[in-house]
Amino acid sequence: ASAQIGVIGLAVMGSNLARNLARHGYSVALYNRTAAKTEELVAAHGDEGTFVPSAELADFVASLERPRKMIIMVKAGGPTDAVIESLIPLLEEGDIVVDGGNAHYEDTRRREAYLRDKGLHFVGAGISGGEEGALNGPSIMPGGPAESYVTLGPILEDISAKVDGEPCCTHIGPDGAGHFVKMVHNGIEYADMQFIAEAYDILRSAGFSAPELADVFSEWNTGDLDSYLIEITADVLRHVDAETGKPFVDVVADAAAQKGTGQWTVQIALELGVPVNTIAESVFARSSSGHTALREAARAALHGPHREASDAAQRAELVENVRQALWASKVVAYAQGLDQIRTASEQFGWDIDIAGVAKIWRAGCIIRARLLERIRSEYAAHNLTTLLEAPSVAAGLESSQAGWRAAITHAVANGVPVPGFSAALAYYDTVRAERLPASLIQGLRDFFGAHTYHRVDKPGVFHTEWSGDRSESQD
Ligand code: NBP
Repeated sequence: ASAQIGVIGLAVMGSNLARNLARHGYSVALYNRTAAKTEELVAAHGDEGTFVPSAELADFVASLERPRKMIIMVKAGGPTDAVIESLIPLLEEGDIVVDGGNAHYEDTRRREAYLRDKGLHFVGAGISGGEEGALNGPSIMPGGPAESYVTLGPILEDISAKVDGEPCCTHIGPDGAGHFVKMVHNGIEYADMQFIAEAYDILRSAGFSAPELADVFSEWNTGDLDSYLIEITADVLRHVDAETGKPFVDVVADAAAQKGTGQWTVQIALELGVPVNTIAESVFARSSSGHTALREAARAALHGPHREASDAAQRAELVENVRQALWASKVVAYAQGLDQIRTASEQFGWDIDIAGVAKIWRAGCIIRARLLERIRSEYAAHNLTTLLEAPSVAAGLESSQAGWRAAITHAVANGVPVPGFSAALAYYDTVRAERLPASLIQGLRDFFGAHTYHRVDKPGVFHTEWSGDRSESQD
């Protein structure tokens, strides 16, 4: 036994994670189902550190120091189960198996219980940052038994991204907590990208060119909106297609793909009863974009409003309004995602520290943004039910709301779809409302289904005899 940690699955994520570990001085055991990939990795990057390659899983396991620590980085779902099954007979009590793939948190809960029964530790770790992050420092969200974090944690913290020397890795909570938080991270990422796309669409429709918008996003990236996604938006908008000389964004087919974590976030939010309408609209917007037949049929039959041309002053004002809409909507998406994490944490007894989550999202991951430091400090200072009530956030929303509303009004008047911005504003107006029309819904439900209602002025459950004399009875 000579390796301190191992990686199983050497596609793009696994290879880069293995290289990251090796560059930090760990001796890394390597295994991939197709041995050629293992050999390729060692041939190309063997000089970056100490690698212990094995063509057989048994040799890989034997090459690890005890308690063995190994990270599985294979395709999520069946392949992860297959790897776990082949590992079990080879492992010994106390060994730690980490799943770094994008697993569904329920699978992680099941696997954790299964391996715990066998005396093994199973750590479902969300890893964000794509290939670049895996190599140079991802944000890591490990769940699983706290005990395993004592030996595993320092290694993961070592290879994670850092903010002022602080690692973007913390023990999130038991069993599926890490993968749950990674899933919500991706849900917020969907919303973030949808908002960026809407901001682009409003401004492009108002006459801005792609390179002009690249400059707008670069400028935004120097202020409150400073984030990785805004930064790369400027890069993508500035890019010119070599073949046609057109802006790259004009030659890419306008159908957005998805791998499923956004959809999971929404499905689970529905089950938990947590409103995450910005994330839901983002998932639906991607689906709509891919409905070719629907779009063709509707395009042939339906017309929007006449688009008004705007002068330079109006365009400058629009840019500022859209910036405010983008910031405020982004805050709402974070509030919704964090609410989902808080609710799940209560339901599953995970005891997740939200300030800790915001802290490890500040670097390494795709949604890294200046805003996260504010979120971290607000959660650290206050016991918040929602991010929206945090003093600096509430003040920011207050000063953004006029621009936010104006941007949406402009979009609606000009027939530019803004499902994300509108959903965020609807949420803002819903949760801050003194009274909601839910009272009328309760009245209707009682009318047709005798579903009963509560009153504002006295306790109890009431029903009105709608088909009779309309007298009220108390249950
Ligand atoms: P892939 O998701 O493309 O998976 C390829 C790897 O899975 C290869 O090593 C392959 O081995 C292995 N594998 C498969 Br497929 N079936 C297997 C089986 N039955 N038994 C053993 N190994 C099997 O790789 P990736 O893009 O590097 O992603 C790895 C994980 O990280 C995924 O869960 C992904 O969701 C997650 N993730 C990816 C990103 C990203 O940016 N790509 C970001 C964050 C998380 P082979 O070489 O023998 O075919």
